[in-house]
Amino acid sequence: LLPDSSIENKSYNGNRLVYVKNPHLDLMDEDILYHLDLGTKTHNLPAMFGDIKFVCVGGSPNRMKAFAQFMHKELGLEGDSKDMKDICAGTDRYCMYKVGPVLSISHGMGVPSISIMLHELIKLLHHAKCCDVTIIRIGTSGGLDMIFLQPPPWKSSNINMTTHSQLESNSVLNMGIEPGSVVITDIAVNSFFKPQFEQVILDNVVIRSTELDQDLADELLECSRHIKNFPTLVGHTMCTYDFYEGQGRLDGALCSFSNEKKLEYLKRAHNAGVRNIEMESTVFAAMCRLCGLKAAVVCVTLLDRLEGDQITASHEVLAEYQQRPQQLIAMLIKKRLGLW
Ligand code: R2B
Ligand code: URA
Repeated sequence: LLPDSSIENKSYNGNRLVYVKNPHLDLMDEDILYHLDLGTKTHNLPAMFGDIKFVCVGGSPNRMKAFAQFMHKELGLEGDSKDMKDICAGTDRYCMYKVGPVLSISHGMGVPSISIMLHELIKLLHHAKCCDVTIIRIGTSGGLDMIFLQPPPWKSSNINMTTHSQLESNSVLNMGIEPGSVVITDIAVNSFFKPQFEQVILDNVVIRSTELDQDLADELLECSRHIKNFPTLVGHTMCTYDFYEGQGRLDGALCSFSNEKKLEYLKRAHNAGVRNIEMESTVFAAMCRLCGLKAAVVCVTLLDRLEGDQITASHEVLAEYQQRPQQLIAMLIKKRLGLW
């Protein structure tokens, strides 16, 4: 295992540029960003993207289109957001929308998919000479609540009655997270609860740090204090390579462990500080950090993994949940732009 060398990020006139750490790029006459259907000879990237200050990425193309339309409204921009064009319409791999200084891009599911998108996005921001860029992943996740780690008294006894006052008086409950809660990631960790991402390069495993921008996480938490309609908390986010066996689910096509083993693992994850589980945060944190992008991860929890594996909430409820990280990010962007 090789540790990655640290990088000094270059700055120009005091501005923080988006940095690529690849000497081969300078020798190339043209750079084709194949999966984005953009290129340095076919497109004037500085003119198209030079003013970008916020990049928001998320798994689903429809959600990222909805986010772009939401930002259009929030920033009070002219024109009909319905007419918004997908900049990557020439490919069906990813979608991309630009709303003033905000870029909204989809990344698909899992580490390989987001990693391809990030290579090309980071080169795009570099070719466009963007500076002082903040990047945020808005996503979905499975939550780890602590309420049911030890059954509360009324659950383990024969009394099958839960009154509101019983819930209120349970101090553990107040520290727990319910589905629909939003988690701001302080540290992205792997399946072994380590804050690192392992990139296989040729036949070496290179370890990269998954540190995120602490000030940005604090700023997001501060913004969340002004949003009263859902709970937001800060915690570690575990990134896995699979939704089923990789996240300890019992309901995949394959499963070789018991419910007890699953709960024991999730409990250890919780004890290590993990509050939600998703599939992209470690590589996102590692790549953004190496390239001079201040990065944050904000995910809503769709279910409590200590309660079950299947996502049973209705489409309406899930749609509302998925707007929650968007509201938080919109508030941060508006605050930064002096609009709030
Ligand atoms: C969250 O949701 C997706 C799996 O359903 C995955 O992309 C993730 O990180
Ligand atoms: N996304 C995940 O990766 N896991 C979940 O449990 C829910 C959404």
